Amino acid sequence: MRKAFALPTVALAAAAFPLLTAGTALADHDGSYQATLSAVNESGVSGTGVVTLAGDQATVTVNASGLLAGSPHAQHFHIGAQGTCPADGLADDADGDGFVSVTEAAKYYGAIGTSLTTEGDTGPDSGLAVDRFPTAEGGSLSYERTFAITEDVQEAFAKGTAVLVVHGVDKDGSGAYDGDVMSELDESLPMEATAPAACGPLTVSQMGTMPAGGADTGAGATSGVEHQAAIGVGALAAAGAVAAGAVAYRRRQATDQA
Ligand SMILES: [Cu+2]
Repeated sequence: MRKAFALPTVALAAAAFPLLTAGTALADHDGSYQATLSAVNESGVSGTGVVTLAGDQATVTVNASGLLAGSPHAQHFHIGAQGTCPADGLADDADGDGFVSVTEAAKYYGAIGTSLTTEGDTGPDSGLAVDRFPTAEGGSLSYERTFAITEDVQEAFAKGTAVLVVHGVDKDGSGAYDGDVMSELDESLPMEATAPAACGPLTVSQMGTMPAGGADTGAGATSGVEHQAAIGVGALAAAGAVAAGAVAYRRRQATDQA
């Protein structure tokens, strides 16, 4: 059976011994990630996010409370910066307009990588598609969706630079997005509609952690621990192996659109 591992094609080996070779079929970002949402802009918002990745497929849940009720809240994976969040308060309000804007927060969490819409496109271009973001009925938001994420976002998860951000904060307590300060992202929208309300770095959750060495020992290792791990993640790995061919095509498409 060891010889099977020496076959040049991982897919061939995976087909013959799906459980034993599961470790090699896992992409390096596969697993579960969690974010604890902390308030930005003194929003008082709190919540959690959970993301399960298998290849390019992401199952995303977001639960948050303390949001402006009855209004849509843009929510994204931000990528490409430090993988951190601005502190609550106005320490990062560089231009003194009373808000930590998306632009002022970008040095921490980066640009939009994925728009967590309720339907349709999930790319950065949908970042302000307010009619396709969840509405916080009663001030609470509950979101779940499974969709494909692009390669740059997959890499951000692997590097620990993916951040969950929920936007929209009723800074003046009027009960609506309004006020004199307009968004730096879209002059037709109040700053209240686009400023970050809550933010949390997405980190590998304990449930999804591979045993030490499990991800890169590759061909030789069939120790008890790794074997057990391979069985535990067998379903995810199988999905990844089946999807591998299609992923390459979708990645090319995504790159073309970027
Ligand atoms: Cu955002």
